[in-house]
Amino acid sequence: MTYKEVNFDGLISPAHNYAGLALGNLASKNNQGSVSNPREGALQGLAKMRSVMELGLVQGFLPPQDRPALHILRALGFSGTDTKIINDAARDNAGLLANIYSASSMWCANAATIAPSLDTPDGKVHFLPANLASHFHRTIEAQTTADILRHIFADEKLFAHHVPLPGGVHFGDEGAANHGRLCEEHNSKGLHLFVYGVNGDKYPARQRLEASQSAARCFGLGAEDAVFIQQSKAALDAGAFHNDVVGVANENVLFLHEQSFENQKEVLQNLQLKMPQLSIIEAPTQQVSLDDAISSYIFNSQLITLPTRGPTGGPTGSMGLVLPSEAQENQRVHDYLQSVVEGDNPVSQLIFKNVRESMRNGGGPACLRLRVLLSEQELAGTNQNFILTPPLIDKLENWVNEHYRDQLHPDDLRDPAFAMECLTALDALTQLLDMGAFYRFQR
Ligand code: SUG
Repeated sequence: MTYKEVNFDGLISPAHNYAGLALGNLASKNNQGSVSNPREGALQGLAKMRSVMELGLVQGFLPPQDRPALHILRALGFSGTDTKIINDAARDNAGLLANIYSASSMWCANAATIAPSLDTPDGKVHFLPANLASHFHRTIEAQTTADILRHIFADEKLFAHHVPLPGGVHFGDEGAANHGRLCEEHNSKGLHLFVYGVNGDKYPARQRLEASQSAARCFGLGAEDAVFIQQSKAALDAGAFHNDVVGVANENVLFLHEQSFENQKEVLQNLQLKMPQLSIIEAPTQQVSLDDAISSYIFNSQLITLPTRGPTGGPTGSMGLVLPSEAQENQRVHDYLQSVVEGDNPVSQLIFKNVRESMRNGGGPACLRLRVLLSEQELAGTNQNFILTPPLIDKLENWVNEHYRDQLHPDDLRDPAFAMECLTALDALTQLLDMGAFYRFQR
C-alpha cells in the first residue's frame, strides 16, 4: 500500500487581525494594533497551497472557524440579537471581543495531533484535536476543529476521532506543532517525537508532558514507538512558543537548531541509535543564532518529500523546504540554507513563499498546515471537497476577492456590520464546499 503525506492548510479567515493575543509569541506582540490585510493574507495562503500542489503533492485545506464566535459570547451571558451582543461586548470588554474574533484557527499545525494507520494497533488514522488550553482565543477552537475533522474524515472504518484532552492547562496540548514523526520513508512505521515544555524564566510552556503522554496513549503507541523530549528553555524564552519554530522532521530527516532541546547531544545520540538511517541537519548557533532562527522562521518550514526521486530512485536529493521569504531576506540564514542544499543530505530544493500576513502573528509555512499521512484508500475516503484542484483554488480566490477586506484594524471589530460581513462570507463558503449548515450561526 502506498502512503502519501497530505498537507491540510488553514484557509485564512476574513477576520484576520493583529490583536497581540499570544504570550511568548514575539511577532504577535510586536504587531499588536497594526492594520492587517485579510484579503492578502488569504491569497498568500492559497498561493502557498498552489505551489505545494504544483510540486506534485496532494494538498488539502481546512475551512476557517466561525468568527466572531457569537456562541461563545452567548455562553458567557451576552444575550439579544447578534448586533446587540457585539455592541455590548465592545462596550463592556473590548479584550473579550478581540479573542472571539481571532482568526487563529488558520495555524492548523495546532489543530490536532495525528497518528497514521501504519502506526496504530487498530489500523485507523487517529486524530486528537488539540485543547489549546494556554490561550482563551485558541481554546475556543477545539470543539469546532473536532467537528471539521469529523466532517472531512467521516468514514469510521478508516478514521478514529478522539475528544480534546480534558484538564485545561494541566494537559495543555498544542497539537502537531510539538510532534514529529521519523520513519525510513512514508510507507514505513514511524517513531513519534513528542516535544514538551517546562515553564521558562520568561514564558510559560504551552505543551505539557502529560498531554504528549496522553496523545501517545490515545493512539495506542508502544513504548518503543514514541520518545518524549523536553524543549530547551533557552528556545522557549527566546520566543519559540512551539517546537516547530526551531525544528522539523520528515521521513529520515531531522532539521533543527542546535538549541532546540534540553540535553540535545544526548537526545540526538539516542535517536541515532534508535534509527541508524536518521539524517540530522543541525544548525550551529554560531551560524544561526536563536534570534535569527526565530525572526526568520527558518525551521518553521515545510520539509516535504518531492514526488520525483533521485536518478537511482533513492532518497538523495528528494526533499524540499518550503520557507518564509523572511528566511531569504536574512543573509546569515540564507547562507546557512545554501550550505544545507549543498551538503550531504536529502534536501535539494528551497522554495520561498511570502506568507507575511500570517508571519506577523507568528505563523510561518509550517504553522499553516496539518500533515496527514494517508493510504490510497484513506485518501479516497476523505471528503474530496477539501482536496484542492486548480479550479477549486480559483474558486476560493474568487470567494476571497469578493468577501474580504484589504484593511482591518482591531477597532473595526467593534462594528456589528463587520460581523455580518464575516458570517456572510462563511455562509457563501459552506455553499461553495457543499457543507450544509455547518456553522452554529447557520442553525
Ligand atoms: O498560537 N498566534 C498563534 C501562532 C501559532 C503558530 N503556530 C505554530 N507555531 N505552529 C499562537 O501564538 C496570534 C493572534 C493574535 O495575536 O491576534 C496567535 O494566536
